[in-house]
Amino acid sequence: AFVENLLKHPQFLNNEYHTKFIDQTPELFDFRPRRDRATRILNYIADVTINGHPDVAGRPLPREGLKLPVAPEIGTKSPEPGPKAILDREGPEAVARWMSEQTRLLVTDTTMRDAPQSLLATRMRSVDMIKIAPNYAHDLSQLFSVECWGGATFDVAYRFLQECPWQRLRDLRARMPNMMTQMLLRGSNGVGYTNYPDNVVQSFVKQAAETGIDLFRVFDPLNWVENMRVSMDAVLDAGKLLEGAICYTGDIHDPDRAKYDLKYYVDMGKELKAAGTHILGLKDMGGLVKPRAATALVKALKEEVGLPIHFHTHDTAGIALASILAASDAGVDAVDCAMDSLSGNTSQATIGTLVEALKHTDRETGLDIGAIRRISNYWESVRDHYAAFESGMQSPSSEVYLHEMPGGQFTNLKAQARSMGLEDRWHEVAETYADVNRLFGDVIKVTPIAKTVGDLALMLVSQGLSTKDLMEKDTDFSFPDSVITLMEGYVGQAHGGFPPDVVKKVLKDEKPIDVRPGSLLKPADMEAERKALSERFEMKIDDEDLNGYMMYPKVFTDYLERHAIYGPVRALPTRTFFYGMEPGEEISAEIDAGVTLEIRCQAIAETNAEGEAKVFFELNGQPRTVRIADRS
Ligand code: BTN
Ligand code: 3PY
Ligand code: ZN
Repeated sequence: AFVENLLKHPQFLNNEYHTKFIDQTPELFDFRPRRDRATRILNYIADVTINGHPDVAGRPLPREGLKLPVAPEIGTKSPEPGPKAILDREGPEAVARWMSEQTRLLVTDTTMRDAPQSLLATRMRSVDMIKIAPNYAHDLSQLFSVECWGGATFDVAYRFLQECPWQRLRDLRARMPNMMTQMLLRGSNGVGYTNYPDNVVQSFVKQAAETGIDLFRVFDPLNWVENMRVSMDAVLDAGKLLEGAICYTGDIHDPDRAKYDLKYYVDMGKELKAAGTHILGLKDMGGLVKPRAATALVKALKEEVGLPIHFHTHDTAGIALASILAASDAGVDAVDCAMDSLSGNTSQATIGTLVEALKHTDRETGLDIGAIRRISNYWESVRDHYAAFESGMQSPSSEVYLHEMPGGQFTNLKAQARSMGLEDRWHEVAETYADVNRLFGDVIKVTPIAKTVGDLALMLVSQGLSTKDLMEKDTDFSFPDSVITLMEGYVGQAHGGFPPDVVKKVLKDEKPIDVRPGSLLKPADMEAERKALSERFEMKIDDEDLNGYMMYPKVFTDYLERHAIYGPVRALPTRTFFYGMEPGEEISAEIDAGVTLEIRCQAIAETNAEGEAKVFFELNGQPRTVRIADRS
């Protein structure tokens, strides 16, 4: 079988295993049938137990004696039909009308997407979400929607969590059939970092709608509506709810930032309305909207655009609830919050506090504060398991007005800085990030441009250069690829263009494009890709897999290769996934509906002279021994 072939292969025995090895070694796939899933999972547990998980190496450990998170009892009230029922029966326009008729403030919960992306480097695993989903369906059915997919979660699922993002969505959908699910879509960048051919974006949206997304929040990093049409039209074609979003940056009341004034946002709102959006998203990924700006924006957008408005902000500076309350007073229709224990700082505002603040007002949310407390307690216990991914941010910080980093990038950029040995120079990174923004002519910091700004900032700090040095020195600076792509126009056209001297410095004599990048890309032959993949892996490649592959070819095939070795490790409890097991410990893992493995770790034998460790398990009561090369 595959694993045996792999384990016996001389390269593997020499610890030279890396994913490319499988690519170059087709004889490994000469087997049938596959080794059973339980064996593969035991191998994984043994490997992590002996060798550790690279993602948590050198990071803080979770508290001693942590218990498995247990979902609270479900309340006795039966769930009320809400906007999901309206969407399914009457379509998206009816939901938009319904929104405008509500006096209460509608609330979206972001605890399964933006909150962990912003606080825990997106590392939250599906099991931790799936277990609590029924509690949402029963006890928080008054939520407007549950943001649970998209953004960075898609590739992180394959890349770092060794699980299928589509399966996560299917599992959540099944457990919350009465809730509107919501995703963040990066327009022509799909859930990736680069423009894709139009047919790839269309196919992705169609699949996301089929697998279970109801509401698509769509944005473009340059607020260029032209580059949002393909994805927006695809959402309309799927009959789902479309939220075209305006990304907010700067400060509408700052005369020095006049590039992004109130008129700029209102004009974009009108363009999005003309493009067919049902809801207008006001996306403040940096948490830069101040209360006074919230009032002005909501008033102007409601009056001049006339669509329901959904306000998304981050609490990085500690001001999110003040802005939300100002928006609420100005008549905003819906807002985003996160469960208390995953709220605050770079995440969303605190849901329980909003609910309490609006009690006995005409904008009372209708959400059950008791249910919120119970569900938040569950998330608190989940969060404890992800100590390795905490950013170390101890308090809100007004520094965000300097760097304007999006909450979803913060923990990720910090991790990138750490890996380059720059963590102690974080505030310098923040200053340089602001300088790079000015260098680029004041851009909107959101994926993928936020990453581009971060790439250059890290490079400058590590080389001891300033943006001034960069422009003035004659040296041939080698720019990060992302900067070249941006200046070439392959992300899209920037409002006001990029500064010509910077474009010249980066591109030399090359000329940037001035059309929509997708218009230059040939449609992908997806059926040919499916066939090639299916032959290479000797397995059926379904539509979900194919769409994952089109977004992230290498990330997806690496995932498949590891899946062949490790099996459905998504079923393991989070502690086991990152830290393995201790002698005497017992866990269960539901690998399929109704198929549960009871795994007990009996003992670990000392590594022998050949460098081989042995882990003794009991699997559903039967003894099993796994030998594993000790690389620790
Ligand atoms: C197993 O679970 O051991 C075998 C099933 C293989 C599942 C493949 S892996 C990639 C793709 N995504 C899924 O959710 N299922 C398939
Ligand atoms: C993403 O694109 O992932 C974001 O969260 C942008 O705010
Ligand atoms: Zn966000």
